[in-house]
Amino acid sequence: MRTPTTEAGPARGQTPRLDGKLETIRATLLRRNPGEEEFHQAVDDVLATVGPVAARRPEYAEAKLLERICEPERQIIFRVPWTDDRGEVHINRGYRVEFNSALGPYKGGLRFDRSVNASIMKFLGFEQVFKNALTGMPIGGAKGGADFDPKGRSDGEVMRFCQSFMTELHRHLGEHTDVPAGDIGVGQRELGYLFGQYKRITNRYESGVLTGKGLAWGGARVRREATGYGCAYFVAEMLAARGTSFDGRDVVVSGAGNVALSAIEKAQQLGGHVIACSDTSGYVHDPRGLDVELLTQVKEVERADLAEYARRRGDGARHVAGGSAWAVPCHVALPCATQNELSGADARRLVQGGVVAVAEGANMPCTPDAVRAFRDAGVAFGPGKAANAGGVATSALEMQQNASRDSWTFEHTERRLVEIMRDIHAACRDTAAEYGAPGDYAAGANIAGFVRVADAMLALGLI
Ligand code: NDP
Ligand code: 2IT
Repeated sequence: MRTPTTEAGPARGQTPRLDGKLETIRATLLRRNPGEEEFHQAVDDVLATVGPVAARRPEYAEAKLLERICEPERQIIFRVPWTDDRGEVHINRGYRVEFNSALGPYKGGLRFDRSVNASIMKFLGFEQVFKNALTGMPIGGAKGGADFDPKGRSDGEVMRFCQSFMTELHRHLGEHTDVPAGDIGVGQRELGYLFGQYKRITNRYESGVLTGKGLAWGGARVRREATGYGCAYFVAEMLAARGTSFDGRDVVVSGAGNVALSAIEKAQQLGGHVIACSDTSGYVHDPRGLDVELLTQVKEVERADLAEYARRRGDGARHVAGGSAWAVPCHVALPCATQNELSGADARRLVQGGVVAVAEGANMPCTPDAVRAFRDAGVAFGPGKAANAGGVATSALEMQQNASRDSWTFEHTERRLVEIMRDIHAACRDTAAEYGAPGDYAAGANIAGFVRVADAMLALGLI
């Protein structure tokens, strides 16, 4: 597959025309965070859209709210030593960026991937602040992880890594302080080892300290499916707003992990015809429609790659090694793999192929140039802060259940998720219209999220 790149161009879909004040904030941020391209990209996306708020709310500028929101409250970087099955010592770097706690305890996932660095942690933490605000739930924003790749590691190695990671991180966590969850490379296996070590060190069965837990040890129904389901529901809302639906539409999804698999399943349930997905080996094109059960077996249970899916599925399913799923024309595109995986060239090709809606299941998967291309073509574009917020929103529902020692049914929880996604869609749509950018969900998401956090920060004084 293609290695994601950062394209030139500061804001997603916006030209870099900032007024003097915003330009000063941006220049200072670039100077103080050198080389952190992903972080700059995420901040630029927000700065490019919040100008109209600054004009209406002068008290924000006086309290330097934008400057404060761009500076994490706390950044923790630590050594994670562990031994592999042969006894060889490895040293990784662990991170937790506690970005903002104005609305609630720090909340956000942990990513274990070779690419993890300070810039990626900060961009993800920054996005999380706005996303979590948009859910309307009492959660602040954070992100963490390590430059450790669980792929190809034995269960024992993954367990020793997780135990070493939590041995340091536990002192910074707590159900009222900081509540991690999963992300790339961190699924239920990793969360289990992390929770076990937290419980052992603290001598507390503190269920609310992590979300995405297994059902047998304090987890909540629907959390596993929530990000992908929520993304599909968000698309359904965008399509309905244009008087149409998933029905009979060709859908392409990138990735084949937690978010992608659930997005595929729900898009199919809503009437979509999902014909391709991808992983780090390339992509699979299956014109009959993807078989989610087989995909789940190959990717989640056997941890194999998509070539294995194509081999077993046979008849017409084709694996393209090293290729990008965006080569397959579709009406609905759901990037659910990683940041900057959908370029401007990909977007233009999708537009030519007739794409009508795009929703980011992943965090910032579309480059600025891609977002611009979708906007120019009038494609309905759901930014990650809104379209993938169903995951963290359902994490907040898991925290509610943990706090009340309750356990809700699948149906009840999914109904709550549907309501939340509907509310997020409406908030983005209405806020965009109110601030002079009708139809621009990205502007709506940034402004609605920013105003909620900014008002809470104002109320809490200069902290
Ligand atoms: P997983 O680790 O479960 O899955 C990631 C998938 O993406 C894997 O199939 C991986 O391939 C594939 N992948 C990674 N990089 C690329 C690439 N460049 N091109 C094609 N495929 C690629 O992670 P998640 O599904 O949890 O996360 C995916 C995205 O969704 C991330 O951006 C994450 O931040 C975001 N997200 C996750 C949430 C969650 O609740 N988990 C919530 C909100 C957003 P392979 O299988 O070969 O490794
Ligand atoms: O990016 C994300 O929103 C997540 N990885 C989920 C965070 C969470 O705390 O559920």
